[in-house]
Amino acid sequence: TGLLAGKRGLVLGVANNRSIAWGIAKSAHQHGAQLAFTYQGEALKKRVEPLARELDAAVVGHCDVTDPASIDAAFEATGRHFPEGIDFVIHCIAFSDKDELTGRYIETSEANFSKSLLISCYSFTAVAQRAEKLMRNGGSLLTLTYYGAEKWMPHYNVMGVAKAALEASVRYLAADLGPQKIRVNAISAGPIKTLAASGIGDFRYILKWNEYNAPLRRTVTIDEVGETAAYLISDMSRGMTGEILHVDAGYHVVG
Ligand code: 0WD
Repeated sequence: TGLLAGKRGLVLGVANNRSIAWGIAKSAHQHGAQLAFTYQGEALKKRVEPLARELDAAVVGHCDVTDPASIDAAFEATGRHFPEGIDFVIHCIAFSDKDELTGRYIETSEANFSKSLLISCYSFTAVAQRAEKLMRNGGSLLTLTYYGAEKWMPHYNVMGVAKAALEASVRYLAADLGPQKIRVNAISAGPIKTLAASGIGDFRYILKWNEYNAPLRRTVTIDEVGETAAYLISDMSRGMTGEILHVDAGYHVVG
């Protein structure tokens, strides 16, 4: 029983117990899903393994999205772990050089532009290519975006441009994969203090600004993002694809 009973999926982007991917994994597990995790590099392996154990989840291996062979290997391991195939993939990965998450967007270097777009945007398409082959009965792909894709936000800079491209790719992937009953959606989460967020200049001010201005007068938690994610990977949302859902205490209506 449970909203996600019988569903199997892969979660990319757990770095620690503050990661949004962890909030989503907890919800998916509570609702009955079976999970597999990847980790990025040996340092994170030690963090991810005990977390995976808490949810009876498999750890299928290292996956650095800048290395296509490691993406292939992670999906091959996922296919071996779930011979029946998978029903969902949760993509919670982004990166930009910290030095460029402050000051003016105009200063972005070509090297960091390429790297940020590769890791924060193209990787979702790279993941979709591999996931398609393991989703024999349809499925659900989910990624994480931010309001800085839609509007200028202080310090978000090249990440805003990467998230805009990511949101566009959600729509293109939804169109490509719809005939196979694979749905593609994103959650636009409000600011949450995570490892990745700590790289953004003045992040504490952004959190405060949201507390003062969001309709619900607060920020959101990884558990709240997790519950919405559980809905998006469940059959409850079976009529939805190509959608960007805001889980941001309503900030997008005022900001
Ligand atoms: O306020 C926030 N925290 C928001 C985050 C608001 C709205 C959206 N998001 C997005 C992020 O942009 C990202 O797409 O949510 C997603 C998850 O981010 P997070 O939970 O905030 O951050 P974190 O716990 O740091 O996880 C991101 C992880 C990396 O962690 P670190 O901090 O070590 O870079 O992305 C992974 C890595 O585990 N990652 C990679 N994975 C594979 N290959 C790579 C890579 N090359 N680079 C980063």
